[in-house]
Amino acid sequence: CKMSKNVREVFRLDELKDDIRRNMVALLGNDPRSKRKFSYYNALAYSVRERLVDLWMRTQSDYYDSMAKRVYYLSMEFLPGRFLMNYLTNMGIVDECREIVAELGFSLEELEEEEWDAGLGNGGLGRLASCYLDSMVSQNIPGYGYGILYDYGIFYQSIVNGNQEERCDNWRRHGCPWEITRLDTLYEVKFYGRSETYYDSDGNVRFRWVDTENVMAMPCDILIPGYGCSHVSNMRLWTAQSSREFNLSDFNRGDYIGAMHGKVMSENITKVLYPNDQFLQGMELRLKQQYFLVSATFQDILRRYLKQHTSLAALPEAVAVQLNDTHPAIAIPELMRLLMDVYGMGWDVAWDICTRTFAYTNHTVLPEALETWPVDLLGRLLPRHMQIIYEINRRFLEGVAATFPGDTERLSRMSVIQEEGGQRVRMANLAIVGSHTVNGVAALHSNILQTGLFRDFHEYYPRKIRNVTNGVTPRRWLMQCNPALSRLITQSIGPEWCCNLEKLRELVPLAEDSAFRDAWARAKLENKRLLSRYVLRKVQMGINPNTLFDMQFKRMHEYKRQLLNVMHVISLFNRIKDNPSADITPRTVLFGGKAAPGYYQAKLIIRLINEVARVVNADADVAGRLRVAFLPNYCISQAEKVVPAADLSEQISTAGMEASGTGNMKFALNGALTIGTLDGANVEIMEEVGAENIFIFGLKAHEVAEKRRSGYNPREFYENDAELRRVMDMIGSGFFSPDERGLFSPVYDSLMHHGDYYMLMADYRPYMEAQAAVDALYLDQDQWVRKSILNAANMGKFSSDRSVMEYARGIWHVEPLGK
Ligand code: 26Q
Repeated sequence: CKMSKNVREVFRLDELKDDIRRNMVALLGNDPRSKRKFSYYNALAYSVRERLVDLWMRTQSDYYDSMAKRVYYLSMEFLPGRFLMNYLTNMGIVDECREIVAELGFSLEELEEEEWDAGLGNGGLGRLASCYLDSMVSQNIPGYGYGILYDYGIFYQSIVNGNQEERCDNWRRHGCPWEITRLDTLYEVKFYGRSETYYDSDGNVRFRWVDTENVMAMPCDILIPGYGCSHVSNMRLWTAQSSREFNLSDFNRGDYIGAMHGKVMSENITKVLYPNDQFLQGMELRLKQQYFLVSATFQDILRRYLKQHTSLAALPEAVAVQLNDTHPAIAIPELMRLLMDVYGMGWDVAWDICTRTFAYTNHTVLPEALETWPVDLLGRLLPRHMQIIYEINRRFLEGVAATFPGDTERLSRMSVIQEEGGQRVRMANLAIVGSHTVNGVAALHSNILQTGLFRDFHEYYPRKIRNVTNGVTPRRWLMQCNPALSRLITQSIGPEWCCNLEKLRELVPLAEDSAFRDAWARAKLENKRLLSRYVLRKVQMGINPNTLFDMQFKRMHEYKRQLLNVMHVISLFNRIKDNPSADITPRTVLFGGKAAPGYYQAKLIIRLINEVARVVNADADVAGRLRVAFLPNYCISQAEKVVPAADLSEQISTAGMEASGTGNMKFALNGALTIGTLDGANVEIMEEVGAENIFIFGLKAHEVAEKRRSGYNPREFYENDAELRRVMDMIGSGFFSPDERGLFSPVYDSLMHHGDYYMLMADYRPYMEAQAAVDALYLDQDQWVRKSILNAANMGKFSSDRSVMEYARGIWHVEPLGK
C-alpha cells in the first residue's frame, strides 16, 4: 500500500550483501569466511539498522521544523520481542532479504531465531506500549516511547519436574545490535536529601531539594520504523550510571571500597524488571526505578521543548504525556517541582500546565494491583515530591468539600492519602487528579471504572473518565507472524488491510466461497504443522495437526482461570476413561504463561497442568484424542508461533476482572474462534463477529458482583453436579500426584473452603456446555472454517491504529504529520 517507492533503491539492496560482509569484519571482528549464524544475524541487523538512520534523522528534523506537538508514552515496560523481522516487514524488504541471505548460505528464519527477545515487560501492558509505538509511527503521529533499559528482562521460565523455575534473562549478554547508546548525553537524577525553604530576591518563599544522592541516567535509543518507513521514531530507554563525584567524601577519606560500593549500588536501579504483574510489593528499589524514568524523561522533554520555546507556558500545546498505568505517576509532582522550584512559576500556573499535559490509562481494577506507597518511604526518597503531593491533595479536597459539603466519607475515599493502616499515597487518585483524561482499555472496563472503582471521581469530574479500547498492530500480529494467511488475504483483497484493518471485511463474502475456505484451511494447517514441529523441539512431544488446537497463553493468574480449563481437560479424560469408544472431537490443549515468582497458587496450577498432562498423555485409552502440553517460557517470539496455529482461543477470566485482554484480539485476527466470558474486550469482539461466531458462557460482570454481595456458595455446585464433584475430588485426593497426595490440596481448598473467589464452580457447567458446542462445530469443518474466516474478517476494530487515532484525536490533540 504505502510501499510504492522502489525499495531496492531506497534501501540500497544491491549493496546489502557487501555491507553484511563488511560489518562481519569491521563491527564484529569476525572472519568473513565464518559460517556462524549468530555472526550473520548480527551483521545483517547492523546492515539493516544503518539503512534507517537517515530516515530517522529526517523524521526528527521534520518534527522539529513543523514544531509538531509530540506524544510521550511513559511506561515502565515495553515488550517489543524480536526486532529483525519487524524491521524487514515495516521496510517492505522481507522477500528481498530472504534471497540475499540465501545467497550467503542461510535461511532468513534460522537467522531470525538467533535473536533474543527484548523482554522488558511482564505481559499485556508492556506489549500494548510496543503496539502503540508501531501504530504511532506508522500513522505519522510524532511520538516516542520512554522507558527503562533493564539489564535483566522478564525471567526465563523452565519447567523442572513439572514446576516453574526462573532463570535470569541476560538478554544483552552477546550484545544488542539495535541499541544506539548515547554515551555523551547524561542527566542527573536526585534521591533522598531534604527540601529546604529559602527566600528569592523578590522575597517569595521558595523550595530547593538539597543534600541529595545523585545517579546519572544515560539514554539508549532503539529505532521504531513505521510501516512503509516514511517515518522512523525511537524508544528511549534509560540506564543508570553512577555519577563521577559519587561519595566523593568517602574517596577523600581514603575509603575507596566504601565509595565504590555506593557507585555499584546506584547502578542497580536499572538492573532488573520486577516480575509481578497485577500484584504490588512496596519495594524502595521499584519506586527508585519509577522516579528514575520520570526524572530523566522530563529533563529530556523540557530540553527538547526549550530548544524551540522561550516560556514553559505553552507546554501543553507542544507536549502530551501518556502515563501507562500509575507506574510513572510520580511525573505529576515532578513536573510541578520543575515548574515551580526550577522555573519559578506559581502554583496555579504550574498546576494548570500539569493537568493539561498528562493523561492516565488504567489497566486494572484488581485491588491488589493498585499502587500505593507508604508516605514515610516516599517522603524519605523524594521529600520535595511528598510535600507537593500533600499540597495537591489539600487543594483537591478543598474543591471536593465545596461540592459535597459534609460528606467526609467521600473525602476520605477520594483523598490521595490513605489514612487507614499507616499513611500511604494512592497513586491512582494522584494520577486522576493530575490528568485531564483518564481512560480504561475496553468498554466494559471503562464502565466499571466510572460506576465502581472510580465512581466518586466520575461524579466529581463527569467527563474525565473515558474509554479507548485496546488494539494490536496488524503488522506484527498478522503480516509478520502469519505469512501463509497474509499471503492468502492479500491475494484475495489486495494489500491495503495492513494499514487499514477494516478492509478485512472484504473477506466476509469469501467465507461462502468453498475454494477460498479450502485455501484458508490449508494456511491454518500449515501453521499448525509448523507449531507441531516447534512443540516437538521444545518439549519432545508429538502433537497431531489434524486435532483441534485449543490454546490458553497468558500470564498465570487465578482470575484468568487456567484452572477452569484444566477442569475441562480432566472431565474429557474421565469421559474417555468411562467410555473408551466414545465419539469425541480430538483435541490438543496447549498452555503457556509465566507465574510471578512469589505467587504460590499460580505456580501450583502450572504444576497441576503438567501432572494432568503426564497422566493424560500416558493413557492408552486417551491416545490420539486428547493431548495436553505446557510450553515453557511464553514470550513474544513464542506467541508469534502459537497465535497463527490456534483453532480455539481461551479467554475465560471471571467477568469484570480482565481489563481488556489483547491476546484475545491476536488469536481471533489469525482465525481462531474464541471461547470466553463477557469480560474485557471479549464483549466488543462478540459485537464485531456476531454472537453466532463466538462461544460465550458464564456469569456476566454484574452477576458476579451480585453473587458476591448476596453470598456465593461454591459447595452448592459441587453437590449438584456429579461430574464436577469427581473432578474436584481427583484434584483434592492426589489422583494426579500419587507420590505426594496432598500436593494439590491448596487448589482444592481455594475453591471448596476459601470461597472460590473467582467463581470457577459457578461457571464450570456453562463452560462444559460451551466446550461441547465447540466440539460439535469442529466436526463440521466447513462451518468451522467459515466462522474462522468471519472472525478474522471482523477484527478491523482491534487494530492499534484505530486505538492510537482515538488517543491522538480525543486525548493528545495531535494530528498525523502530512507527508
Ligand atoms: C506494579 C508495582 C510494582 C511492581 C509491578 C507492578 C505491575 C507491573 C505490571 C502491575 C501491573 C502490571 C501489568 C498489568 C497488565 O499487564 N495489565 C494488562 O494490561 C493489558 C493492556 O491494557 C490488558 O489487556 C489486560 O487486561 C491487563 O491485565
